[in-house]
Amino acid sequence: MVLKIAIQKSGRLNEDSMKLLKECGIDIANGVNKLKAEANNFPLEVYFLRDDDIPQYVEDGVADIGFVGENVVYEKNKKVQVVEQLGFGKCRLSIAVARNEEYNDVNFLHGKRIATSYPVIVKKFMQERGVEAEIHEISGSVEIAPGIGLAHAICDLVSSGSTLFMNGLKEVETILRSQAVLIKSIGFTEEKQRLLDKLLFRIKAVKKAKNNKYVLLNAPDDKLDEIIRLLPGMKSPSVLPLAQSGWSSVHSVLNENDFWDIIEKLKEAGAQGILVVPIEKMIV
Ligand code: PRT
Ligand code: ZN
Repeated sequence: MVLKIAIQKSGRLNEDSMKLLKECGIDIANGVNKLKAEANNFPLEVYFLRDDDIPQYVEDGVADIGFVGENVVYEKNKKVQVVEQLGFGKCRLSIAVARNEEYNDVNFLHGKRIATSYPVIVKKFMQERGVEAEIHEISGSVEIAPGIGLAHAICDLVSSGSTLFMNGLKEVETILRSQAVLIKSIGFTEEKQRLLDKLLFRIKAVKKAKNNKYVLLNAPDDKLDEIIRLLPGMKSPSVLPLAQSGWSSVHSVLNENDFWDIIEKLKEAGAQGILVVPIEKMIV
């Protein structure tokens, strides 16, 4: 029994998908340009596909699971289940108009033509807001549509915003925030589910580790209580005496989000020699 996973063959998600499997300790004998590869140390078979085809393959059960952008999952609208967000491939699906347009709200789009590669998602968005717009489906270079008079607005993926900027466009509505997700097909045997649970356990440990840092610091003993109060840790910080009397070494785990804030407070409280180390896996 193997778990069959579909990932993007080439493109923005390929590298991060392969990296995540590697970080999960899964070693894939990667024949470049192959359609299929096998893992050496996990019952996993990898199918390399165009991202647009992944939901269909997973719905049909040709692949059991897949890594694909949420934008593609919602656009293709196949019978698949989103199991886990993977933390890479982050972008947003947004509506943009020419920078000199006076845009106040979605009603601007009433009776206008919108060029997009995401007709299903855009149509749903317009219907929910009671806006009647003409949706013009194009498969690529959507951002040039307003400039050549093909459409009044576009709906496309944005990450840095530089493509919009370079084409004289401004972002006016965000329809969807997207990232890569793990999807699974609906009918799953218990055995497949056990394999998926094993993979998910590893993915979660990798994700959690990425959001946290291991911190080591030296603290004068009379400041120890104050410093420990600043540190959450997995349970509570470890405190070890230093060879030099009156000093201790404190070890803890900090979340990326509060990181700089807490480091500043630690310094103010008298912590010295603060070391910050990345964590590879974190199992809680
Ligand atoms: O060949 P295949 O069909 O598999 O690939 P593809 O060309 O359809 O997709 P690809 O590789 O471009 O993107 C795969 C997935 O990456 C998308 O479905 C999203 O989930 C995710 N992703 C994340 C992005 C972006 N960020 C992104 N910025 N996909 C595309 N873009 C494009 C966008 O379309 C626009 O042209 O980048 C441009 C905008 O980028 P900024 O940085 O200028 O704003
Ligand atoms: Zn594609």
